[in-house]
Amino acid sequence: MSCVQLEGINGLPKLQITAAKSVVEVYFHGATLTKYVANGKEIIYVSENAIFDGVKAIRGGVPLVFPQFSRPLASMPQHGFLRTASTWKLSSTTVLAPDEITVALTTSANEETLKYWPYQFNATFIITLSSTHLKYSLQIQNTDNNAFLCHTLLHTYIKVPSIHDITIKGFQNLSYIDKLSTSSLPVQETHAAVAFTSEVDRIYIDTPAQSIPDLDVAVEGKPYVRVSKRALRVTVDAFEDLPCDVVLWNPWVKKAGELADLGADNFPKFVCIEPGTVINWIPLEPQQILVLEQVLVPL
Ligand code: TA6
Repeated sequence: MSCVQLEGINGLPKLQITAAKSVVEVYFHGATLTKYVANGKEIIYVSENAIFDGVKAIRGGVPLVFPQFSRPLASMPQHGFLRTASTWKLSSTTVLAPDEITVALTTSANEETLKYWPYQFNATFIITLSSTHLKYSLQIQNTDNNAFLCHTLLHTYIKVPSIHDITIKGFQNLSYIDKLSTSSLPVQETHAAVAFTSEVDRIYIDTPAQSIPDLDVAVEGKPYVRVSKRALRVTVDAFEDLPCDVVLWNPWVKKAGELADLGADNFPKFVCIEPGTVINWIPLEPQQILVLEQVLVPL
């Protein structure tokens, strides 16, 4: 069990975390988790054409999205500023059990973020690796004197042998917004297992009445990885579950070709399964914490 700092691509610093036969890597740039290998199985995808220049968001891994998803506020970059922040620092490493380790990175509001968004906050990205699974959670604390509204999302790129061969169970009967449609009305998912035959860009909506269950990804019908998620708002003496939506994205050949750091040939190699609080802006009062978590269990 260990957590060591190494030189990554182009000399960018990264942490390598190991527990039993599992390995995780996370770049300080954006606190972007770029590798999860469990018993020799690579679960996280990073584009062969990703740009590691310490400026651009890394194409792949688990980019952290906050305080906006997409670009509702044109004054701020798409998906906010955490995924490109150069201010992330290691804040703790804790061995929890013989095969379980937790590592935390933090950053907070600074000159750069205040250019886009006038609030004080602390952000912590906590990674817990064990021999059976990987859990990571983005925690945003409002350290301002005023309440703010925000989105959060974990933009996870799951590596798959081929997008043509995978199915995902768990979405049936849920409503989703199809970002590729001109209509913004929710559509109902009818498929027991979602398959991919063209570009997909959807937000599955989590509600107390219809909560999104664990999602099971299969390759040629065989279990591959289970993806679960949770969002919470924590106050001084209580917490409440928040709706946790799930974005499902694959750009397919044309859009992948338009992204220079991805490339047309690479679209079959991943599917993005992204838990987030994105359908509604979440209000956070001073001192409250929003916790957004995802668990990957290789099957
Ligand atoms: O999460 C899906 C999405 O919002 C898509 O609409 C797509 O544009 C993608 O994120 C990638 O965004 P990026 O800013 O990383 O190019």
